[in-house]
Amino acid sequence: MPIALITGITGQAGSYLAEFLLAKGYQVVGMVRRSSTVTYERIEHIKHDLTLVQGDLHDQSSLVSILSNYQPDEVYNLAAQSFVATSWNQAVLTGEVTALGVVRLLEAIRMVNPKIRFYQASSSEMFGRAPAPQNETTPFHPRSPYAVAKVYGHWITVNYRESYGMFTVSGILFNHESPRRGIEFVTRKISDGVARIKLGLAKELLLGNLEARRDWGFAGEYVEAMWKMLQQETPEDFVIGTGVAHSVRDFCEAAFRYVGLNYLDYVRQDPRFMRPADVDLLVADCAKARQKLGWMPKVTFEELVAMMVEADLKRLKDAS
Ligand code: NDP
Ligand code: GDR
Repeated sequence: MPIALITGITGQAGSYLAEFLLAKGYQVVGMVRRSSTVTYERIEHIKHDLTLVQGDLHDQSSLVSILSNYQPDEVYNLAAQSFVATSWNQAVLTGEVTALGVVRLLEAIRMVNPKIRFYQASSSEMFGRAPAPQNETTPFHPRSPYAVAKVYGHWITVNYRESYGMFTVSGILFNHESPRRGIEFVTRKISDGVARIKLGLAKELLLGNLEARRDWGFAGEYVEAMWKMLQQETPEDFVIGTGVAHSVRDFCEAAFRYVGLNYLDYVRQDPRFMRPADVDLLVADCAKARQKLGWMPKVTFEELVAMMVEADLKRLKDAS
């Protein structure tokens, strides 16, 4: 039975990846950090099939002992301070976890077993201002402390491949969303806001930049691409997205329309949600992933919006 270690297993993508790998017959070891409250909401339904172990990307020795004790064949590094807006308020912490956390894990792998295959969760945010569509050869122009930290994570992953011949890959994923998305990210904030307004629990939805355009796909499908990257004969980096961009305004329009409302009646702009520097347009050119991995997303933008609004309506109705 192959063994996979997932850091960030309690996060959105980690929970889908864990489900996917369990279905493939893996023993899934999930690294969780100690906190005063339990954060297993997204993995509650599969918790008994997982091996959960305490560790933290800040703590090198915890990484070494997890790798030594469980001897994984594959490591998926999904843990990060992943919220772009927070990265301006906690720039040093973001660098510690999202950048240096990667090299701590790579060093631990090099020491314990350099044959382990390693996946790094890189991000389209690294492209920042680079002209769209973006692919594996597009130069980076990061626009936030988060994006800068991810650029370090990307290049150190490439560097360990080139320096030590290790099987390390960087998956440059564009925004992926789902009903399990954290509540502060814009798609989930909108789906939750729409559901609250529809159910009479809120009167308005406060947002920042409505013109930013993103390539939004369904997280449940993107985890397969992560796994496929580690099954290749040679380690290479891949861009993963849908190839279609929509604005935050489009997302609002579609989500409110889904429940028969007009977003213009409810959405207000609030300067508190504007960023010191934003990214205008990200859209993936994922021709390489299509050709080499045979990976293609199926869930459309409209289906994603509907899935997220439905889930929030149900959750709020069940809670009342
Ligand atoms: P989430 O924010 O949902 O999950 C982040 C995970 O990292 C959580 O499990 C969190 O644990 C864990 N974590 C945070 N800090 C530490 C630490 N110091 N040590 C160990 N674990 C830690 O992110 P997503 O699932 O959305 O994204 C997964 C990865 O992919 C991230 O690296 C993100 O930056 C990257 N990415 C995401 C994209 C997206 O659109 N979702 C696109 C491209 C890249 P806890 O539950 O305890 O907070
Ligand atoms: P992003 O996601 O920064 O792309 O990073 P987010 O959903 O936070 O923002 C997307 C765009 O929406 C604009 N926006 C708002 N964003 C938030 N969160 N809240 C608001 O009220 C709001 N109003 C407008 C933002 O300015 C931005 O332009 C996500 C994360 O998952 C990263 O970890 C990942 O690497 C990238 O996607 C790809």
